[in-house]
Amino acid sequence: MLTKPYEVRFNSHILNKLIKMEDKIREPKEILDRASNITVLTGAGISAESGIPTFRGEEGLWKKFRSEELASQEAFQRNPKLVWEWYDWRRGIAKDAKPNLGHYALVNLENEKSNFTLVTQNIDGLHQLAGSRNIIEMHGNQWQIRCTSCGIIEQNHDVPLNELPPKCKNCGALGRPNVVWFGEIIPMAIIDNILIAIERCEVMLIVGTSGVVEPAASMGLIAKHTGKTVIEVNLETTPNSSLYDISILGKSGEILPILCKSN
Ligand code: BJW
Ligand code: ZN
Repeated sequence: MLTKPYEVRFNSHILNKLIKMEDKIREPKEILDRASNITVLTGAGISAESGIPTFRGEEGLWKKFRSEELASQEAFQRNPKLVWEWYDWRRGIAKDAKPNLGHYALVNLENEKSNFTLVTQNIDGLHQLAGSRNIIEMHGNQWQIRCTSCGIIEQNHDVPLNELPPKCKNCGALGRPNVVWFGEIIPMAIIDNILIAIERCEVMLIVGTSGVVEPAASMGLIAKHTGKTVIEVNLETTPNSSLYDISILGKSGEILPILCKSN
């Protein structure tokens, strides 16, 4: 049957889902609308809908390794080539990936607010690509290679890398991803800036992180203990969900566009 051009046909199933979602999001949306100072913490879940694998769960496996077995100084010392192969693989996926509606919703939110800080654990660079500006990368950036000897940081977008493991252009020593591995300390200046952003915000939004890796996992609790409203968006509940004010279950690419939509 032909549809007249002025008829808009809704799939009733999708429409019902949208209405239910709007209902569920009404209260946290009002809280976000009223606030002018917002801090957001994102994890791998926000990039999942861009095709970037998360760390934990089934899809977090690379070959037969878990992230905990690869993201450490010990793993790198034991087998730098293996660790670099993992990053080379991830860089290959990220190079073709595009930001999704969740990333763009946070750009929209930043544009609306007078104070906005986006703290991300992700190293994929998708928030920058979407257009977010005030970003703190707490676990580093996979497009930078840091020399293990002279410490020089090189921007490098080669996919695949020409040499595995890569060597420093300055001194020839072994390069490593400029990221923070397990057992390594996040630079104090970065922690300070995150704490300042939490101190200054009225609402903290925590998106797509399992909340098991410290110190990121404690940031929402610090916010909560200092009287901020904490809202979580995740596909599933996390160890901290019950301690936050509101926990919204769903995909960030579906929830955030409604939650962060300007009125
Ligand atoms: C969706 C979705 C969709 C999916 N929509 N949602 C205190 C107690 C116990 C241990 C420690 C502690 N303090 C420190 C430690 C040790 C360690 C740690 O935390 N270990 C725990 C695992 C037990 N921490 C450290 O070592 C940190 N350093 C430190 O604390 O220094 C001081 C110190 C040193 C030594 C001893 C003691 C103190 C450094 C941690 C660095 C973590 N680095 C990594 C790798 C970075 C580089 C890289 O990417 O390769 O960071 S590990 C990995 O985990 C990566 C991530 O950023 C991080 C967090 O993962 P994330 O983002 O939460 O991802 P997932 O996969 O876990 O979760 C995805 C979530 O998304 C899930 O919840 C899904 O449901 C959801 N989701 N699709 C919405 N569409
Ligand atoms: Zn060097």
